[in-house]
Amino acid sequence: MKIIELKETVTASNDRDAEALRAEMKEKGTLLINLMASPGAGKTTLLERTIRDLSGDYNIAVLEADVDSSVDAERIEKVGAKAIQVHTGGMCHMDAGMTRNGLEEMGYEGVDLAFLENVGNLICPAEFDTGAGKKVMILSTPEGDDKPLKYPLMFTESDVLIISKIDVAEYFDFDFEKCEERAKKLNPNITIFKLSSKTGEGFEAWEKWLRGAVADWKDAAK
Ligand SMILES: Nc1nc2c(ncn2[C@@H]2O[C@H](COP(=O)(O)OP(=O)(O)OP(=O)(O)O)[C@@H](O)[C@H]2O)c(=O)[nH]1
Ligand SMILES: [Mg+2]
Repeated sequence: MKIIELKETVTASNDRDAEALRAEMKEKGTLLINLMASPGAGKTTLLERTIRDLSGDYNIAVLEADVDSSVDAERIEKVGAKAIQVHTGGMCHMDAGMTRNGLEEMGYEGVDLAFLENVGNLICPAEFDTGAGKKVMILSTPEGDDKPLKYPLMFTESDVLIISKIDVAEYFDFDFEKCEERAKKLNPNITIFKLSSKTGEGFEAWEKWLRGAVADWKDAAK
């Protein structure tokens, strides 16, 4: 497996780089999803199950961004997807230039669905457009239902909110209604899924959404 070290790219405009990358990926028919969440919210576990379920139908690849280590990319390779580990040189997020470098190092020819597992935190990843076609965030029930109040930008920016670890929600007094209400107040268009990567409950709806998003992305390229 490849491990690459990337530094923040210094360019005139991250937004312009992101738009250019998005346009190129559309042309190639690769939907890139920027997956964001706190450390330990369950990003890699969600990807493992999603890859196991969908890799018969789609060519899937994962860009694993971390400050250090390659454990996540190793986990992804074990379930049979292409992966590259990107080290961010201490940075708490990926920008569009780093994402492009990671994708090009990995190679994404023929890939239908690519995930960027962003660095774990709810603050800086929300501020940077990586060039992804869709932004998906995970909030796990142990983190609490008040997170939309504390980290509003992440909820405002995301197309999808996945409330994960529903299998343990009762131990954390997680109020789904309150959480959804808070998220919708910030972002009325946000699509919400509730699931458990442990039991698989709720995965059907998430994977149906993913299939639709890939189809729409490829249609838009025609
Ligand atoms: N009960 C339960 N545990 C889960 C679920 N999803 C993940 N976990 C556990 O949560 C822990 C962290 O999961 P990861 O998938 O490594 O989390 P991550 O967001 O990728 O973490 P970082 O990459 O370190 O930011 C692991 O012990 C998982 O087994 C879930 O749906 N239910
Ligand atoms: Mg991870």
